[in-house]
Amino acid sequence: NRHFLRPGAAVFSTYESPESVKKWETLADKELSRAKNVSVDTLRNDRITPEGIQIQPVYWDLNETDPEMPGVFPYTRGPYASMYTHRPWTIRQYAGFSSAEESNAFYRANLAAGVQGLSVAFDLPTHRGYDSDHDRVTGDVGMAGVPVDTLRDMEILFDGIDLTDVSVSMTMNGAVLPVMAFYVQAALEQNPDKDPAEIMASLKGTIQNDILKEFMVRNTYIYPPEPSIRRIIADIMGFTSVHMPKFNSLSISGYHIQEAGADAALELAFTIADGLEYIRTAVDVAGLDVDSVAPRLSFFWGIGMNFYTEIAKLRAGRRLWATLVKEKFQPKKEKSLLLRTHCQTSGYSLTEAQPQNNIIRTTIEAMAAVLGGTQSLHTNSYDEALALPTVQSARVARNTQLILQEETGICDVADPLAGSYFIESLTDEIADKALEIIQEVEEYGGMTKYIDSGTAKMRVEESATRKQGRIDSKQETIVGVNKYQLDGDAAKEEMVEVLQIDNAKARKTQVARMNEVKASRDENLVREALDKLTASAKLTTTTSLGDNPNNLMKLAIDAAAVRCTLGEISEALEVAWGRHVPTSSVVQGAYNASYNAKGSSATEYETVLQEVQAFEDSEGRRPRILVAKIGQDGHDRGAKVIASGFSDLGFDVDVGPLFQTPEEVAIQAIDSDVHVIGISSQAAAHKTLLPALKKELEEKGAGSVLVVAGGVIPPQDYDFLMKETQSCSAVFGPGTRVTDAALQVLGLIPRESQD
Ligand code: SCD
Repeated sequence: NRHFLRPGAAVFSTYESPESVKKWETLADKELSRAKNVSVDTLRNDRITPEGIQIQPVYWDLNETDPEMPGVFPYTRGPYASMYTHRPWTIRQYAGFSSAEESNAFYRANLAAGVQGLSVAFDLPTHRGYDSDHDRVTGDVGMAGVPVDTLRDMEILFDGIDLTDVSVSMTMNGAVLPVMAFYVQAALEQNPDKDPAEIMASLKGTIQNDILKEFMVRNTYIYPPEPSIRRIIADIMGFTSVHMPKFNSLSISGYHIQEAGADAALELAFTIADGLEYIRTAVDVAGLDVDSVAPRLSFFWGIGMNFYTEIAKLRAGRRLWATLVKEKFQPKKEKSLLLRTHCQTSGYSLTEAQPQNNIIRTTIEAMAAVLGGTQSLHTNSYDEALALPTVQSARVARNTQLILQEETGICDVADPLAGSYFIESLTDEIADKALEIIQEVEEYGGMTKYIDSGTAKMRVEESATRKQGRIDSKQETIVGVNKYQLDGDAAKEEMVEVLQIDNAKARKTQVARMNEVKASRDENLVREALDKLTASAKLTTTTSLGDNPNNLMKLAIDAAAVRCTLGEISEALEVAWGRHVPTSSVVQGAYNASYNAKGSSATEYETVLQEVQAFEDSEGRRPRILVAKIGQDGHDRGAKVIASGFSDLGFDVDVGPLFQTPEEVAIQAIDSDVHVIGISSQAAAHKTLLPALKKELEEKGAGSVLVVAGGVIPPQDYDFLMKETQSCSAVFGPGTRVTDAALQVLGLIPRESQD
């Protein structure tokens, strides 16, 4: 007994639109006329399929007295009334290559090929506030994104791209002040004859600036939480709300929480709780008005392979945000309630085995993002479990979105899955589960305190370890990894071309350019600008209001203008605040608990336990492993899962601190007398840092310590690491089962009892 809006159907002629439908129609007409000078009626009448069926811009149940509509509170069905019917989501491919020139060429080619917004990936030294010549970053310059040391790099990055026209997203959290400052100053210098205030007001884009999730999962912070949130984020929100009203001051990110292993409810809950914390910071700490800040908060979700759940998550997220912001902050502007989001298909779901399968995974995930109503989308390249994307794989990724937008009709209807019994029920249930967690966090005193207690990180790590247990015991299928694997020649055929980066060359070029900039600047002006930053950082009063002369964003722009480097600006603040030192922990029992396998998999688990026991019996102690990360790569899910899994399998596990130099890792390994060092590398620095580690071990007389590596390491590099440089004895690619890795490592450890 359900009726849907069908023009011409008998019921439609007598139908009186309820309030929410009328509101939708007014809103949709406004959006349509603003954008394309069309109306809802045009959409209703003009879109007819080859079968002669008229496609409506939105559908609802005619029996309902107050049906939920897109663009209408609580926005479950979308932040905009017309959604993609006349303006599809923004295709925004996240990318950054080893130089500003190469990245610029990629952006320009993409814009020419139909991409609508840019998204900059910076390299890890830039993220962590180090100039390219710093001795802690030798292996990282230009490896996982573009290095930016000075304003000059930013100018080259956007050469020929009008910053007042193209919307630019920058994924930057730690070194957010210098990067924003370079961006703003580059825009001003692109337009020397125009009014600077007007230029700034025209800038549109997004800065990630979400430091809470960095402390929880992503680890590219610089300073401790307190100044990072109460000074940097507050000052950026204050500055942009006055001077850059079209710029999104935060991209509150669940993506990295999901990538770190969280399930959808946990990702949703922690992200919304982070958002509430940011509004509280703006209102309570910085003295800003909720309506000056909330409309420019944006979100960012990860989209994995649980198709229905991801759609429901996006819908639930919008409803939760609107309801909670309304209840807690009582904004006056409707726009303060809108959850607008970017999505990225899951990097975690990509496999090294049979990489072309990843095209299919990415397409399915992209469809979930779109059916969930995302505003902007990045689709991953199929080779990303192996290396950074090539030009060809990046093209396939981009075309995935163009095909969805232009070949499928997916854009024709707003929130097409609404009214599905299952999707609506799942939306409610995900919202309920997330709300329970949000309430727990709020009762604890908000996300800063909750993260500080270590509980947030622990919950994500537990969820990650459980997932690994389910995969290793084949309760979750991954085609080509734990089922339907290829072997022999077929497996060899799968080798794909990957992008290789010459790290030493990238670093040399960067340092030379930075030195040129330094040689041509006025050192007195540089000193003065840096001193002002340090002085402001030491203030205990708020400087957030947009026109405060001590606002950190303003002072950073002044520093960029006189050619201070990113490292210098970061250092000027570090003098006042220090650098954040993270602590490490290992989740215990979760791998074991989820392994829960039957048949052959259970036997394998038992076999590892027995082998470990045999090792202990013969060697007099358990096998001991140092799980370590070297360089500025803070992606530690893999390392944490290995640490937890190995620990449950009977190993003694030491977890090294993040961001170590090869020498520091060697010293810790020797001090702890480990049998094995397991290096987890996700950011492509392995070809520089693993040989450097081996050299350090040998120089310190510890050449017999076994080194194994895992993470994103292309098969093309295995020989270089294992044979040419003999810097490690085994490489475990993504998808390796923890039990298999443990057995192999045990077999490789030299036994003292056999000497
Ligand atoms: C949109 N508009 C409409 C409309 N749809 N108007 C009328 N009718 C419709 N149907 C208008 C909007 O109001 C807006 O104008 C303008 O069009 C642009 O739309 P938008 O929805 O704001 O879209 P966009 O500009 O693309 O912004 C999307 C977000 C933004 C709000 C989500 O924050 C964003 O682009 N985020 C991207 C973040 C990102 O790329 N992150 C990469 C992270 P007005 O503005 O005038 O209202 C990568 C990462 O971290 C990787 C992992 C790692 O490194 O660890």
